[in-house]
Amino acid sequence: MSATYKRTLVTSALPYANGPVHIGHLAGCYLPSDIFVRYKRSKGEDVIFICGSDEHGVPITIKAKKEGISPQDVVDKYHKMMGDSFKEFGISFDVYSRTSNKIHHETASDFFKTLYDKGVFTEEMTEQYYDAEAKQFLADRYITGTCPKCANPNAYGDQCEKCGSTLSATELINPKSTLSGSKPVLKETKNWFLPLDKLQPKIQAYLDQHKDWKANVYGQCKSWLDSGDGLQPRAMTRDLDWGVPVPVKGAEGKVLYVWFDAPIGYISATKELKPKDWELYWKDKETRLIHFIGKDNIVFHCIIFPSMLMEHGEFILPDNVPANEFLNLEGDKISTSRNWAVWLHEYLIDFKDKQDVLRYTLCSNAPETKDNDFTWADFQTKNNSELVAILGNFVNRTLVLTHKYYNGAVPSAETYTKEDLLILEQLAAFPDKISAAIEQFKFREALAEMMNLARLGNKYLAETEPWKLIKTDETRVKTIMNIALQITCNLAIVSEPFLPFTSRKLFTMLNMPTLKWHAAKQTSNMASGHVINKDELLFAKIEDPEIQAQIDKLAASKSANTVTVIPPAKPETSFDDFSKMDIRTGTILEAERVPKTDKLLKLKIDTGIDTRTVVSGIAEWYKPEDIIGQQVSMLVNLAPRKIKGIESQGMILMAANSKGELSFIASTKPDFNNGSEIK
Ligand code: B3M
Ligand code: ZN
Repeated sequence: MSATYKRTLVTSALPYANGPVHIGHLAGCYLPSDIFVRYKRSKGEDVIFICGSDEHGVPITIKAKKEGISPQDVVDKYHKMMGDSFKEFGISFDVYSRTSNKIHHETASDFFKTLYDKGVFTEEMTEQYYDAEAKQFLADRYITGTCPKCANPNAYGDQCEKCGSTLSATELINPKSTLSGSKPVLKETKNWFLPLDKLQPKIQAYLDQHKDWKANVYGQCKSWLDSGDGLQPRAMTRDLDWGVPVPVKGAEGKVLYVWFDAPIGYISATKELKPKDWELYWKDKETRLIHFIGKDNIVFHCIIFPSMLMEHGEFILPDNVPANEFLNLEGDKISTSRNWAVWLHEYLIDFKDKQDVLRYTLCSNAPETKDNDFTWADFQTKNNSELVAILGNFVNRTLVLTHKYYNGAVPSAETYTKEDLLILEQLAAFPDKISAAIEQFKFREALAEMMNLARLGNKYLAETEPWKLIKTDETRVKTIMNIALQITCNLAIVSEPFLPFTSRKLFTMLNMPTLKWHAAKQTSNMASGHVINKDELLFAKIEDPEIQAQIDKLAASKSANTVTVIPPAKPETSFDDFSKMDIRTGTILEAERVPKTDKLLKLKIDTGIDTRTVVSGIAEWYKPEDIIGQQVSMLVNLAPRKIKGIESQGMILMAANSKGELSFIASTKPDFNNGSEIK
């Protein structure tokens, strides 16, 4: 940070409009950016705060498919919901835009066109999976198959969620399109690539100027640059029908890669906010650009977007990207699909008007340098032992006594003792200490300093005991209470970035206008004779049953999602007993439902030895038409028995999970011949 900046442009990652906002989002980037911006505003600096919904990309189309509505319906629903949540929690964006806006489509399209005309992109033909039935190319997330690393049958084309491996779609065994269920085929397609390999030296030089970035951010960038072959070209266009159309000939039916258009969303949102002088914020060297994001977005903001900006040529580059790590919840990764989250809109139903309690807990425990854990027990402690017992207690005592002794009129300070002078000196030093931490993006430390001011106030009252002294030395009590009121006022100022709702209440109770940051270096903001308003409680204790209810709620989503009860091991058996079983691979030739039953299918199976009829209780899990050709494992020497009047000549072996779901067990090599022994 250099003193030559005239203005600051702060962005916070554009969240995908595919779900509501949870505490992980807030802790990751919205809360730190909001604290930073509120602080800058309080200092009177020129700062704007940009955000909006990211409405393109596969996450949106997947959600639409899941909910059975159109992508536009999805983004309309969640854009509104997310915007409301941010507002309710005091996240003070100057603009909350959205990437489906016309202005964004134009801006992103023009940006692409400029790079295209400058010859920045390389055109490449690649083979992509294509669903011939659905007549469309498949994004990685639309392909499932067996993970080559751990044999999980439900791995995605980009990742296996079971073993955590990053995959490419072509690595999947038995790939399947989630659109039609059919087997995708490889088909050639043309796309436009950003040649990051060629740009690597420029990016390297740029990053070399930013060794001051947070260690987790700089470290991740370095590992991208230093890894194996270094940076690789990346496609900036996709064969998808949801997004910003690629504005060049021969690109019909293609859209811009969501990570190309989304960061340009920061520019479009600035245009929306400042139609006349948006360029000042994006093109003037005296603007400082800062991106607040979560760690999964680092490469896009520190490498790809800066490359785009450099190649375009007219824009400034990010000066800092203070990314946070992840917040976990009660020891487990936050997950939307497993409903393992604390949703902001639900929080407010249970904890009405307690936005600042959550802001406080999340900031004091922010994942600034490593992943961190949110627990409800900690939330309760932070509220009861810190907000109530320290900040609330100090303010309450001060205001109650002021009303009691002086009918709410600020008493004048008469003579300061040595102790008083020390307190006043310490009081005046707080804003700079807090500033220093905020300027370094150390928000936990800054918040802790803010609370230290309340601690100082408590200590002062505890040591001077005005409630005792009032009987013997009224003059002395005046000075003490004057100082306590100055501390309270300065707390209202320096708490504002962190606890804006509390700060507003404080100013109201003090009957003061909102004072700016520099005023907190003064120790005489409350003039004697000024009459304060009635006091009200700042924070209320949170009782055990309220916390238990939250823990129970989480426990319910856990049991709904992860009932992994492993059956106990059976007693030992002999090899002889085992080898009496004749288990073979076979293939299902025909399948039909057994009439008047819900669970049974009648199968015809090629066992390699012969063709058999088997009745199997798998109808809940498999449709007859889906399993023709499926390879299975089968016990072929089980004595035949009649089921619903059909003779079943063997048994198909199935894996049963703890939810009672069944899955075929087949060879991972698809062409293993029928009749192979399983031993
Ligand atoms: N929407 C990813 C995310 O929500 C993405 C951020 C875009 S920032 C330009 O994590
Ligand atoms: Zn795997």
